[in-house]
Amino acid sequence: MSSQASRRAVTVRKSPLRLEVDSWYPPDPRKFTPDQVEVYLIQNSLFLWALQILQEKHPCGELSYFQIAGIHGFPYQPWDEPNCAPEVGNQGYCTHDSLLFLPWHRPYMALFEQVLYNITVTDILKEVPEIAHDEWKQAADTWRLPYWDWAVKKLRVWTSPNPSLPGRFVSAEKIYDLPIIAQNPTIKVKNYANPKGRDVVINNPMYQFRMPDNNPMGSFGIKDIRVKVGGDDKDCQKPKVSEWVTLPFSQSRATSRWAATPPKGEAVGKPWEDGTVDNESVAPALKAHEWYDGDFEKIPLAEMVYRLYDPEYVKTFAQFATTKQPSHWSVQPRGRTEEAEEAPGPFAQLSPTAQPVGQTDGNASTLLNLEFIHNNIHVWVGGFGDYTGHMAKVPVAGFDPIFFMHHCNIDRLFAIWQALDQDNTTGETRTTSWFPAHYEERGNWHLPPGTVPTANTDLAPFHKNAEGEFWNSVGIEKWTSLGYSYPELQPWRPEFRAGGKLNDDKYK
Ligand code: TYR
Repeated sequence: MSSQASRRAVTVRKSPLRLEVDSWYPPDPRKFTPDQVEVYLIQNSLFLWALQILQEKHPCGELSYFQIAGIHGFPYQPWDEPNCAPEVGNQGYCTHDSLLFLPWHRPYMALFEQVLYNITVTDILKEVPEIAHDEWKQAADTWRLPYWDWAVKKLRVWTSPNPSLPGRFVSAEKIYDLPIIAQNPTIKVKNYANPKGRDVVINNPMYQFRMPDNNPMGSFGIKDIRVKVGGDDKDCQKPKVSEWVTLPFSQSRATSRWAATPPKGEAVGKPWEDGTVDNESVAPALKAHEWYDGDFEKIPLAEMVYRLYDPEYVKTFAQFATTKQPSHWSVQPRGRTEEAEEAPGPFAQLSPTAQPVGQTDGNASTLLNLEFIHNNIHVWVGGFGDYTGHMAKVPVAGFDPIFFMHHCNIDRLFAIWQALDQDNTTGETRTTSWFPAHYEERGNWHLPPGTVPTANTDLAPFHKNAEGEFWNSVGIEKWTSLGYSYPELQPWRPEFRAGGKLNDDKYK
């Protein structure tokens, strides 16, 4: 087989909607017609089964969960690029602190969605009995990767744990929260081999990813990450002593959220190895919104997202999209600057001497951007302070399955920007609002020295055809060409027509 034939093309399917993931779990099922509930239950079950099958695939398989999650950071190996020079492949592919941040993650999410869809066809649908087959096939064909809108408060209803009062209502509240699908270690799904029979309970593949055969991730190239802690306590409440701590991700056999960082010099211990998921800590972190830089202390999540679309605060695509702002073009790569990894690699540049963001300028208008909000969500889900988890660290973030629903939401916010920002008369995205014509971004470790990202820069390793051509930002600009859209972006809905903003042909 020629090397090119092995390349995986992300191809085009029809474009149904990606939905908010909690819509699969209505807090009050009476608000849905029985038909809707049934479709959602089937799609939800298909998704969870497919994800479980994907996660069980051997880490060496190119289309395993391990390798797809590993495109983002560790293990720093080429993916679907058989002829890739080791020096090119020997780093994570993700593009952060760059104008390519939003475009790059778009084909990434589409790849994940497509791989899950393929599993529903090859592994699941053929087991569905004849009598239910059409219904399940229809659900599979219209299923799309759901997003987690972390900026919308969700209704949560608590019922009495008292067994003599089963289901008795205790209280209800609207809170920022993890999606229901990611909360518990086990989850109920429909049995595809016997859809009219009882539901079954499976290990929840959205709660955490567990390595096939329970191998430590280090056996397949996941390294430890060293971080410097202590020195930059912004309120100066702690003495300014900083020290390097090793986060032993190589020893994890499953992903963690808010796991206690193993104390220095002590054995790693079973809770870390087995993966500790403390979901109870995520909602308070989302609520507390301790933005890690800038003047944002008092601004809640929903307001931050709202401001992204307010021209008062954000004017250009570059400003909207990335932490790499024009005033920082000549500055070191940014992000959590205390982070470094043990093995030499791109993150080693983020040395303690790199300029922390807030010190170059802590000005809210240059720090308000989608990538900044996204960074904070990563840290609030993974953990910070004396706690950590996969989501909090770039090289391992892709292994926590919530990563894909988080990034699906990032893609949605990107698409909403694009839709709002069209030229009314032509329906085209305004050039000033897309990649600037004269862009001089510098200091991007993922591009060869001296090159700047443009709309034509390859979004490696995502191929658009079997010849091995890469997607670029021009190719992914129109998200519907990747086979999906979002609920807010349906130009056929009357409220959108009335606004006169969207051009029907372009966003059908
Ligand atoms: N390292 C980023 C920060 O501290 C957060 C982050 C984590 C961003 C994982 C992306 C990611 O994939 O700001």
